[in-house]
Amino acid sequence: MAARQASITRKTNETQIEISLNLDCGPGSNNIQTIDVSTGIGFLDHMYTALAKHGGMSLTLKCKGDLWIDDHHTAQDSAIALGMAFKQALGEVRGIRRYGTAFAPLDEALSRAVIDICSRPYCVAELGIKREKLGELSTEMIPHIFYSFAIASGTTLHVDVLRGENDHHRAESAFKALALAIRQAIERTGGDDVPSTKGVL
Ligand SMILES: [Mn+2]
Repeated sequence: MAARQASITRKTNETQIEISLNLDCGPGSNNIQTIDVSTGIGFLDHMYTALAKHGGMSLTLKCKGDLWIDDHHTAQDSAIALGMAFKQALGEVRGIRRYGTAFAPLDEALSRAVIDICSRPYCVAELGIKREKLGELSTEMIPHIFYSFAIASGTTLHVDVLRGENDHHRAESAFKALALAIRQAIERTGGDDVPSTKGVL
């Protein structure tokens, strides 16, 4: 089977990003999972690491962004680049489940994520986070990260934090739920079917 991996570089005046992504590094895949994320924003590294780990992916993500301005460009552009890498690694949408739904708890917090790998990008993220920042990440960037990933990857995402008192837990459970939903959606069916009545995605 063809390896589902991609390496991309994305450079602007605001960020310089290099990503290597392999979608098939979960348990039982025979590939060693390696994760190395460095954006200069610790909490963002923590979230991308959780996404890769529970998504069964190997991910190297290096981002040098204009953090002397704020965290906006780094958070946004890293999510765009990750979405681009995901789309490229996946290739033609064929022989996969397409839809993924997952819940992930983290102590008192519980999140639900639903993904459709459909080439019709859309994102709804209701996270209900109250704090302004988590570490050096502005919490307003978290729904924007999901949005940016959805647009760049051509996926529809619905991410909801259903409950939770602790905002670190709320955010982390959301990323973990997305990871699990992605893992389900990209699972190979063993067939070669395009999972759409349209015949193309
Ligand atoms: Mn944590």
